[in-house]
Amino acid sequence: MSSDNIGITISNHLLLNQQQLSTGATGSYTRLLQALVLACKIIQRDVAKAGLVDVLGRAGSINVQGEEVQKLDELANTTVKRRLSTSGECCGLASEEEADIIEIPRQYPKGNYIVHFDPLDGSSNIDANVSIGTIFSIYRRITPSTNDISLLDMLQKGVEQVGAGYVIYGSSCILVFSTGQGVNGFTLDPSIGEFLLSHPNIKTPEKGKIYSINEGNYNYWDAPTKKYIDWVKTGYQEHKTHYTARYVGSLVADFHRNLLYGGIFLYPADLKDPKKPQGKLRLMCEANPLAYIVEQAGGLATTGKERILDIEPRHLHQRTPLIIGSPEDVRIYEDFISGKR
Ligand code: AHM
Ligand code: MG
Repeated sequence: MSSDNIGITISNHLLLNQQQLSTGATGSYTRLLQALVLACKIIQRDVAKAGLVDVLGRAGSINVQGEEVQKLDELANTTVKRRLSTSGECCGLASEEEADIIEIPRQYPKGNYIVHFDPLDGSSNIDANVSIGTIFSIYRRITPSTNDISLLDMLQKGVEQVGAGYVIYGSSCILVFSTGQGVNGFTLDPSIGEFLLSHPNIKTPEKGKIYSINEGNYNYWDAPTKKYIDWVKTGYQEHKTHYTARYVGSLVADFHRNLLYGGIFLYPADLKDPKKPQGKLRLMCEANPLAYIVEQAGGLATTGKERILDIEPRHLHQRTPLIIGSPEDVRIYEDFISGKR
């Protein structure tokens, strides 16, 4: 997508892409993305007036991850579910907020797409007006459409994604996504209610100065991760980089900043919670979509030992270590893990 197209609407961008990519395109994929875009606009509206209407605070229930559900989480979850279910393009959904596969209600037509989503990432930040977001990951079904949707369809490797993206509800509302031909960012113009192309063809810097990690977990990390972070902070003689720490605590915000500026985000495995030995982040609705985007932008995403997109998923809410960002930074971390450094 050339920079000449700056300012075009997301609908136009999708139509142009559809024409360029696939002769005989049916428009299904475009309709699916349009349903996601609408869901995110609705969530943005709800987030923007959160302090004025009664949607802040906890909803009083515990989600499948054992965390408290916030009211906005519920609203966002319902919104994405409803828009995708009625789009006519999906056959199965999975949300961070729900334990099982979400089937499409019988009254709606079904399509061939599967979407995993985190409806409101960074939800512990909601009440403090800190940036939060929605993350989504798209696959095509692999079993015959006459069958019920199964875990075979839902649990495909990240490398099989046919699209992924996120929206940040921040100082402005930005949607970043990739359909496998690079990464583009669109900013919502609230006066006309449209996402307009603002960041065409995003490429992440080869190397950055930012490191993003929750250092409160230091004592729970493995020895190579401790050694790496010590090196980042005290190894100037060797790396000649004045690293700077930045950590919002909303994955979408930390990821987006590092994507644009360069750097590394780490949520490694830790021993803090024996129930989460693989760290906190979820493979299907957080790590895979961001790994897809970062690779499309020239970056890397790994567990330290394995490429994120190659992980064989075993269950919907599987967690994984996630080390993601500028390729040179991620490779150096891998060298610490393998003992080369
Ligand atoms: P959430 O999806 O329930 O909001 O949890 C995921 C969030 C990420 O956005 C963020 O990177 C991480 O949790 C922060 O965790 P911690 O507070 O342990 O640093
Ligand atoms: Mg999340």
